[in-house]
Amino acid sequence: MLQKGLEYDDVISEVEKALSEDFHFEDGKILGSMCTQPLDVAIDTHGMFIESNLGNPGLYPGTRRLEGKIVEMMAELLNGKGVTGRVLEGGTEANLTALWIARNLTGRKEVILGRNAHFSIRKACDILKMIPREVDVDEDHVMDVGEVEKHIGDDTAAVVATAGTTEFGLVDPIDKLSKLCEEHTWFHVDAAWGGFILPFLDDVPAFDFRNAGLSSMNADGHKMGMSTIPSAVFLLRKEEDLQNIAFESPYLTSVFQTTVLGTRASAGVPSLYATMMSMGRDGYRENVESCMSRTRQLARTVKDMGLRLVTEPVTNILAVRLKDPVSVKDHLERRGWHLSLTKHPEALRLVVMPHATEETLDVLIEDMTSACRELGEI
Ligand code: 0PR
Repeated sequence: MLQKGLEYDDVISEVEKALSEDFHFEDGKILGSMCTQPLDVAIDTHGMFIESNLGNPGLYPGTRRLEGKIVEMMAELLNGKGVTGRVLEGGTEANLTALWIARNLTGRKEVILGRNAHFSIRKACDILKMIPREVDVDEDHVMDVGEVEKHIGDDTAAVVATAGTTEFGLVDPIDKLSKLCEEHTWFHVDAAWGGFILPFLDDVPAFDFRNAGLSSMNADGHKMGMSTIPSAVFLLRKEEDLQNIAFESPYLTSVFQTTVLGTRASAGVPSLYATMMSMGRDGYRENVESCMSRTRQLARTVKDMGLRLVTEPVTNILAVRLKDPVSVKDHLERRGWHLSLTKHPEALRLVVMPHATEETLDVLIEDMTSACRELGEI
């Protein structure tokens, strides 16, 4: 029941109680999330733009200018000279936007996706009344190109691949898929996870706009972009393709709106801009190298324990093969760890974010060793 108004301090202490019930990245024990503590500069700038709403961009030309700068920087990072885009609320909205454009542009309904795609693709298909055609993954746990070739046809509106899969952090064979799609169908690459990782890793095959058949891509600032929620960059090759999702908005400062959301929290824009400016190429590279080095160290330790991996890590996600991952996860949860499972029945998934320090991982290994001994895994 809405009661009589309280004093400021009473309201704050009430809300602080809720905050203390939540789990926080600084405790280090969250190893199942793809988000992390944002940079201070992200938090500070986020707070400055609480009023900002790019749903009505004419009132927020400063925010809009920063959005343009982010798109420019991201386009360059993903080798997409001249590509355009928007800063949206997350990977889910970006994926929905890509498929919305693809459906309206092609007039077709089928979406080819891998079994390894994030569930937001299926969610988008449901919302857009598109038909998901799920193809299997190969022995490397990435989309099977042969299967895509079999399914692709005159009814295909879009093919969706992932650069940094949610479960194992792997990269689909984007170059081969791009060739299949070129001049045939929309090709969207979901780099929500990999977008701020892969550009800073050596020896990764071209996963971005270097592929001529690639139509659109997204990268989340609120994952390895180190910024606040919500911030996700959506890029597409041609600005005019947005006309396929344009709605007249006469009473706003823009004539047409081309986003799913109307009023939208836009403080993530200055915060992502500030984060990108502050991190720079060198900062992101160091961040990725440090997460990867801890991931590889964890992989070695896990193997030394006598366990196996589902696959070697490409990004900072480790999937440990266990007979009974549910019991191990439950055991570790009782010790305060937050881990996650996957569709693979034998995988325990660890996301090695910047808040998962070496010291934290040492404690995890101790707890995991005793859990695995007790449960007969080793
Ligand atoms: N695409 C990929 C490849 C993703 O991994 C995710 C999110 C999305 C799209 C959707 O992005 P948004 O959640 O930004 O809309 N993957 C994780 C998930 O939903 C994100 C996550 C974040 C999980 C925080 C846990 C958590 O505590 O599973």
